[in-house]
Amino acid sequence: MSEQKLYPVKANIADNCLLNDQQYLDMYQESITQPDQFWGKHGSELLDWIQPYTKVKNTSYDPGHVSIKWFEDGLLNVSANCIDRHLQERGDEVAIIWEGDNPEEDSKLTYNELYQQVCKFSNALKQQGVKKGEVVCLYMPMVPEAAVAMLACTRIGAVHSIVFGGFSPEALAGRIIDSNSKYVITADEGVRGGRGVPLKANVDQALENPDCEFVKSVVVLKRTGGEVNWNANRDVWWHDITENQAADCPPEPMNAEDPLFILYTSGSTGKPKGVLHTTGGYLLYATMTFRYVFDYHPGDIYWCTADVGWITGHSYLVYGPLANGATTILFEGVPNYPTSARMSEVCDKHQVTILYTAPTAIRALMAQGDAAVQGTSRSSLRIMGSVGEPINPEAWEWYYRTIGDERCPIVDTWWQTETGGILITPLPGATALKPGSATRPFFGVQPALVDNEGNVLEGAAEGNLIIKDSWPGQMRTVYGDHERFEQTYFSTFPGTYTTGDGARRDEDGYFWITGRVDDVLNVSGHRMGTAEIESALVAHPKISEAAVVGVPHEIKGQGIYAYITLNAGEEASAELHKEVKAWVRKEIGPIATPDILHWAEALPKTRSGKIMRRILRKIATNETDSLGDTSTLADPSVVDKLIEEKSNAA
Ligand code: 6R9
Repeated sequence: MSEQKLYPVKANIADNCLLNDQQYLDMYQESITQPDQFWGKHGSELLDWIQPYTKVKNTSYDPGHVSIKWFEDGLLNVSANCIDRHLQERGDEVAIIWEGDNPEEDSKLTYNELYQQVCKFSNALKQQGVKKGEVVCLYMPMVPEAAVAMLACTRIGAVHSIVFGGFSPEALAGRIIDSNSKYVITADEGVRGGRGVPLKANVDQALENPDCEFVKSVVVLKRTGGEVNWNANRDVWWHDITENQAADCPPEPMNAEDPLFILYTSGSTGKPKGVLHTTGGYLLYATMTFRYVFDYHPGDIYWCTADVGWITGHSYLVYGPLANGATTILFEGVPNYPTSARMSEVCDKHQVTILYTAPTAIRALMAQGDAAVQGTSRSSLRIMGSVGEPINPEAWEWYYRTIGDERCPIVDTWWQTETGGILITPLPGATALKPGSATRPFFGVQPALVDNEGNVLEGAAEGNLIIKDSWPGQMRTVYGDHERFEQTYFSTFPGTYTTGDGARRDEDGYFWITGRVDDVLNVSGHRMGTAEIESALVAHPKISEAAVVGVPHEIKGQGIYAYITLNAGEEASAELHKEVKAWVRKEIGPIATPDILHWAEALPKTRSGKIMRRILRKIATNETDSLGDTSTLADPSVVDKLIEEKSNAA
């Protein structure tokens, strides 16, 4: 099997990797057999505690009593761990390199400067009335102030809820309401790929929703100087409230289980869920995975291309790197603007040693061939990572050869918003690589495969990926809905954490993630529930019913294929086609725009009225000779009609 081709353990890495294979195996063994000892030791070595913990793990996956606590009597502060403790030794070293959308704009922030900015902004937030435990919504562009705002929240014990700047006003309003965020932090405009993003205008529009009336203040950062509307009762400029503040602010002692942040993510049903992460376990897990997965050494220049609006931006752009005292690059733009060589150019310009990006970006660059590396050397790179979706072996090989010049090990890191940090991944210097495999579990992680009945599959097998026991970075609950938490993650295969992903394990015990087994799409690494897109579609006044399925897409991984039935009397037209696409952009955001609309007279339903997605998936991918049993449909003739209509789908 070609996928069994093994890549060298080390590639070009000198002999100074943090771990070798045997050390990984020994540590893994200890982490599973003696979790209290293992995490107790690493927790005190890797983090600074205001009050040390005496208890380590206290977790239960028992149905009806799911409860996850780590280090529950310890006190610490995240911003102090990410900033203060580095000041004495490396206060003048660079914490954040900012690279603008425009290649001519960049800046650097040392740890000392970061400390001052965070303290000042913490004091400003306090003055605005933000209290410990309150939720602050961030709707920010990719500028250093996004990290400053996150860290300031953690400093005063506020809980941040970041909403990706690409989400629409409607989506933003929904998250503000669900999380009860009385404060919103934003900017006048963002800039991406040469285009402006009207962040403040979107906030204004979101807050027109009468259910957002409780919002007390909107802090606005001046990024572009573009024109904005101003509500003097509510809006304040970032610079106005910050400039006269003291550059000191004592870090609030937080319990390890105090909420740290909420981040909304899509599931297979209902509205996006507010994933809640807490302080101690999350920070330790982000810190430790960052250190070992990227083989971090002082002096490394680390670049993660994710946006702070996603979990990768939380754990591996901000918290993991800064807790390790690393230099992290925050990039405002996109990997292929102004040219497809941009990513490689940024690597050369800042002498990046560790690069962490997504398969969708790799595939988009791969489509440009050598233009993606034209005129660059990338010789500073030593480790490259991938995250967000399965990386196909072709893209892996291209990344390895063309970007990394066959020198750099690739860490294909599998994890989720819910897991807080990386769960399955190679470790540089320790794990032999197979293109397309996320390989082996990180410390403390016990993955297993089960069939649909929940029977555990041993050896080489394929099935549903579950995790048998808790790790410190695990989410603690769905904000405001613990029952939904239990229902979603602990009821399908009771006593275990259900990931929603399928996986295969090969003869060497390596894991190959095959993708979601539920109705969740992964479009360019962005997670979206089919139900979410469908409910946006049916909210359109002319649409009667909608069903959404994923179809393979060369660059995006998956594309969105939407079946739509119109209300009686409505006609499909080119105009309506445009209107429906624009509607979804408005309801959710550009990332949810369907790629293909299929005007359907009717959808295939069982006699009990359930839409048969299996059939819709097959029709969308032209696999009509393997439709399977259609006799259970209320009206089997619907299928032929759908196949006929397909020629007009666009
Ligand atoms: C970190 C992040 C989670 C879903 C996850 C899976 C897919 C992420 C992957 C991967 C294969 C990888 N996924 N990394 N699939 N290989 N290395 O992406 O979180 O946005 O919550 O998405 O993404 O399907 O379940 P999130």
